[in-house]
Amino acid sequence: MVDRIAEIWGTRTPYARDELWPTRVDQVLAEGVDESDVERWVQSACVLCSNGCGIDIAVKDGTMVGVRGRSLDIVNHGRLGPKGLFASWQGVSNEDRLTVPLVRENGVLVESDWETAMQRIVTRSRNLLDDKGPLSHGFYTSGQLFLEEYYAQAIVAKAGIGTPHMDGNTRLCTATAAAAMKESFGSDGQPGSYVDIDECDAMFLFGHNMAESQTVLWMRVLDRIAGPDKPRIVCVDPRFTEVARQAEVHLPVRPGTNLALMHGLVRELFINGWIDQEYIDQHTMNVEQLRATVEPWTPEAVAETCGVEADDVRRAAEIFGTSERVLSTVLQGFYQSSQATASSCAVNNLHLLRGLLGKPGCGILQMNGQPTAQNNRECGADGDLSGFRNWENPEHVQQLVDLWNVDASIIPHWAPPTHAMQIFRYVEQGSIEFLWISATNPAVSMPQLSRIRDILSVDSVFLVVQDLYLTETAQYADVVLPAAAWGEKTGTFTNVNRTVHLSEKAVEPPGEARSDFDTFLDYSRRMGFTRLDGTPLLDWTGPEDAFAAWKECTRGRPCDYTGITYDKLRGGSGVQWPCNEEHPDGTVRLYRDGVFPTNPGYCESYGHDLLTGAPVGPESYQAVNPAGRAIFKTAPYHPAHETPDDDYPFRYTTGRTVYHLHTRTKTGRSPQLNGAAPDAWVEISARDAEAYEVAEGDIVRVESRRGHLTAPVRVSGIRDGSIFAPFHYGYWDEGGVPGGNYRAANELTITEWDPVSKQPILKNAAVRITKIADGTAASPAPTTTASRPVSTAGRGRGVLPTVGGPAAQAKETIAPVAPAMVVAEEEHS
Ligand SMILES: Nc1nc2c(c(=O)[nH]1)N[C@H]1C(S)=C(S)[C@@H](COP(=O)(O)OP(=O)(O)OC[C@H]3O[C@@H](n4cnc5c(=O)[nH]c(N)nc54)[C@H](O)[C@@H]3O)O[C@H]1N2
Ligand SMILES: Nc1nc2c(c(=O)[nH]1)N[C@H]1C(S)=C(S)[C@@H](COP(=O)(O)OP(=O)(O)OC[C@H]3O[C@@H](n4cnc5c(=O)[nH]c(N)nc54)[C@H](O)[C@@H]3O)O[C@H]1N2
Ligand code: SF4
Ligand SMILES: [Mo]
Repeated sequence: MVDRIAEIWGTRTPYARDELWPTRVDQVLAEGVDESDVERWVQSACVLCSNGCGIDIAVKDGTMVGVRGRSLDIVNHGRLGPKGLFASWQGVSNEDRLTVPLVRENGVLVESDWETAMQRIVTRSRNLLDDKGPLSHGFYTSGQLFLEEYYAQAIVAKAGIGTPHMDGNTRLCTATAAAAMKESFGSDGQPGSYVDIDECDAMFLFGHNMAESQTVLWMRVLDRIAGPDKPRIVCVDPRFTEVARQAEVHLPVRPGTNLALMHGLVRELFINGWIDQEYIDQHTMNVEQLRATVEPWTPEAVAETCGVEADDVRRAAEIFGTSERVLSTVLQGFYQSSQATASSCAVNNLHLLRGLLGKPGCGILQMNGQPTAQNNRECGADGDLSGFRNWENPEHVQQLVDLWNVDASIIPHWAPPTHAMQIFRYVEQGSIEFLWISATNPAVSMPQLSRIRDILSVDSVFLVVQDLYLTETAQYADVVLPAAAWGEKTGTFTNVNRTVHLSEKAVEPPGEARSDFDTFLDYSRRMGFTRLDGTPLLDWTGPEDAFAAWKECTRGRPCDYTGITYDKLRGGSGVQWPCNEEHPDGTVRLYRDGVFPTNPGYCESYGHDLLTGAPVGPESYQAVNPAGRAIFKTAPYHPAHETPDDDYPFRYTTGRTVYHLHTRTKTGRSPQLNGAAPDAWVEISARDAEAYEVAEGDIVRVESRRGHLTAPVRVSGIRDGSIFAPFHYGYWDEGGVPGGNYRAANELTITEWDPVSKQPILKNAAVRITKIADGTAASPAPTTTASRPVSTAGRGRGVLPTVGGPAAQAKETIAPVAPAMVVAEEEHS
């Protein structure tokens, strides 16, 4: 038994390069329940992050009473992290779940029934559609629904209504991952795989705090580090994260300067000859443009712009340039920062220059964050065309017309799909009058919250919110629909490394809550959407029908699911797409042969200019025809638009702690997790704390040009001149109203986005701080993570270590890898 709040990554199981990662089954059961009480274990996967750990749900008396990791799953080999252990089941089994629809009467939300709620939705929707057409409708969805739900939603919006105004919170999350892969390789689709951790010699983590954001993946890294031939780690992050603690080289760049650093690293590869000229000649194009763009970026120039040591840039480049096998991971420190797509493409460029992809240990993981973000991108409920199709390619549009049997003119493809920030802008301007928000909480998670609150309160918009709880966002709704949660519905989803899992229904949803799938189908039926032959547009009877339809949509596309069935996903492990006749057991890594999906007739996008976002367009793309070669894409470095000045002297950045997921609707309801990080804080360096005469626990006001927050200080290992705030804390525990005591990180962030991916810049802005009061206790920041205090003394206020106590004990069972898995993994590698 291990306290898994204090021991986030649990017990080490060291292993060597090219060995299989040992099995360790992690399990938690509710207090007073022991294994013999469990009536059923139901197969699922965790939906609390993109890692996608295989999980079994323990059921007793019709309720979820615990979980254990699935030992046979290729993703986690039995392990679970703190969120999986404590929030997956406790985060949904709560008395305050929504159990009936709510409708607004005389300004207040009152309990209602499905008939009334759906009637209101359909009446408004139908009237608007008839009077103003499809552009009056917008959909803002999630990275946390199931594949079948996205596909249903995509068809309803694209072929029922015909609106281009549809996006996911995936726009805030992994739009840049998709964009970077489209630009470099021609299509979304993760080149690498988690087994690359077992096989690599060096790992680069670019703006990725894996230790806190994918804890189980980090366990795999820690186990390699504890083994005989540990990989060399390079960390690019302005904070002294747990990743940085394990790194041989830590590059604590100034927030917003990633691209300058990347140019420096790429330049070092060129000038030291650490490139594979044969690979470049055969499999890539545009190398000369890349060489010219990075030319000015000597290590000294990088040092000046990024605030790092020139020699550290050289050392990092040498590790990349000379290690036999390198794995890179990229996440929000790049995706949500300035020049996001250009910086993320630079990671692809490093690998292409050395030909380090498609081979064991040589992966690129352009990470996802949310558990099902991948499926939204595949299905196209984020605006993309279903099946990684190219909206600028008439043949691809025609394929969907044939699949769905609808009129070609209804599928919106005359202009780029509308991105989330623009959808909210249209609501603000009044042209979108019907907005349906599902499984996301923009009143906390979008930038510049005062503006978002104004938009959600605009009179002209009819707002539908579909959630498990009455969130900050739901407070603004005209109709609130209660959704069935994970464990209460069946469906599939796909993680970062393309592993598809089935999640079976374990228990009944509370009250009248319904799956999002059933709700979308009900809406489609009530709206009377039909195919050309007059049959209903969606005539599926359940998720498995949707999955069958989806398989047809993916046939021959990069994300080919045709070899997967629900039955194939039962019993053993998840399966990595593409899975088809050619690859009946799935595919470990893409691009083994150096052939990329850049053919003009096949690619998902013709690409963009990375500096301005201007589209390349079909003519220019066809003229240079990459024909299966990868493309070196780059742009000159440009400073962030808002950088520190005399009024706002600090760089502001935001992110996560290990113990909470996003706006805490689930993790905030787990006593173990909530206890570990109960309230907001801000991080400041020791030097800046001294200059501003603030110490651990003192209350400060942090202010940007757009808003402020008030929180206690943690003096942490963040670089000088930067302030960090966790973005988890909204205001629902204050009754759903933003009071005088603002604490959400997004009060301060800026309304701006990357020109290519349109991902909002949530990780750099300029702020100032003012001390408000002496603290009376230490800040509530955890001590086990990047928010670790630099000193536990803090003017006599002792900082207590973060522990979970008896309620946080989990059982760990360590075992050799099961023989079935040994065979499976050897066959693939
Ligand atoms: N515990 C936990 N795990 C999660 C989630 C969660 O909410 N909680 N959410 C999931 C989701 S949806 C996502 S998207 C992922 C996100 O996972 P991560 O991207 O790993 O998490 P973040 O904390 O947002 O950002 C990572 C790091 O970026 C650094 N950073 C900030 N600005 C810059 C910059 O300009 N340059 C560089 N190089 N680094 C910078 C921050 O210091 C931070 O440590 O996590 C997933 N997993
Ligand atoms: N400043 C700053 N802002 C950020 C970020 C950052 O790093 N810094 N990160 C961004 C990123 S990467 C992300 S992913 C977003 C996340 O932002 P959000 O998506 O707003 O965060 P969540 O709290 O996960 O919201 C998901 C909602 O869906 C509900 N839900 C869960 N399961 C279901 C279901 O099955 N059906 C339905 N209908 N509802 C369900 C939950 O109760 C919850 O209210 O935040 C973004 N915002
Ligand atoms: S690493 Fe992610 S998927 Fe795995 S248990 Fe933790 S939250 Fe769940
Ligand atoms: Mo995310």
